[in-house]
Amino acid sequence: MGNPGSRSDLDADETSIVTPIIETLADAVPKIRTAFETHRAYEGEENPSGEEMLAADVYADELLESRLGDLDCVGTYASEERADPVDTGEGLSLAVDPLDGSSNLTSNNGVGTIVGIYDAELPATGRDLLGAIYVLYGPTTTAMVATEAGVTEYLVSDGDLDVLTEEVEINDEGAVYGFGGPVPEWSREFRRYAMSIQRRLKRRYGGALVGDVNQVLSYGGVFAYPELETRPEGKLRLQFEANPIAFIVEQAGGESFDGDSSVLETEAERLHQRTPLFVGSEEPMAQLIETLGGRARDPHVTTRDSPWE
Ligand code: FDP
Ligand code: ZN
Repeated sequence: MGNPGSRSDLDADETSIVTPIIETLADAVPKIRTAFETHRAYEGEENPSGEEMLAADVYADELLESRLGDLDCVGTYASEERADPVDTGEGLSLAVDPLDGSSNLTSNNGVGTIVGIYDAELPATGRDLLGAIYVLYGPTTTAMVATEAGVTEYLVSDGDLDVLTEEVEINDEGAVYGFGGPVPEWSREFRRYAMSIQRRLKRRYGGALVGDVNQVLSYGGVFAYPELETRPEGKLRLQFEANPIAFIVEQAGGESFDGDSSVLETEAERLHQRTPLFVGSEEPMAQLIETLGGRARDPHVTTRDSPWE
């Protein structure tokens, strides 16, 4: 591998490193799908980010910890649902969001699973990722698998994987956008950007990061969960959500941004650290980066101001 601080010493190429992980995930899919019906109640407990956990969150986390943690290539299993990483031996570090967008179970909308495969101790930067995967539980189950070699989309059916798209590439112009958070809490610059984007692109926001990013990868466009007045650090988690998603989008030819630089450059200080996240096609991302360039010099407007300037 040769990365400074590398924890593994595997010789195989990056694509084959991901193979046992994606196969294990595919095998777990039928059980996780069943849990959407059998584990719908709230647990009455909060995860380390202060969000109420559904029984399905806990079920998916425990299943994936035991299955992925058993793999020889995995040395650490960390999850959005656990305060601390689990030491599973020598090998790669996995940062897992077992059930992304789980509040969508209530309204029967799409949810996902995200796995970041880091060749470093956690917390780590996105530059330490060897690969990233997301599984989207929609009308069908699909998996987007990214390595240094590129991005492949699979259909996941009965635990098997069939290639749907060999080389996933995001188009440059974009057709859809999805922006999270209340409009009055966005910065003035981000509102200006949103005004301009909505004249050209179609709004598509479903409330699960995996589903929303999958639309952006499918049609081209831009996804954003910006910093908010009440959440200056953003909502999404760097290790479990933003880094793996940014890696996938960048490997598909798109861009990522955290307000300053590529998300993959963001310094990792805490396991459950949050970050603003912007990902998408080249053209709308270039406009975003240009518009937000002055962000730091122009403080947030208050909620009393008009939401659109
Ligand atoms: P959720 O709270 O349902 O787990 O992981 C956080 C997340 O979902 C993302 O999947 C999603 O992009 C975002 O939060 C949605 O937030 P809003 O409800 O504020 O739109
Ligand atoms: Zn999530």
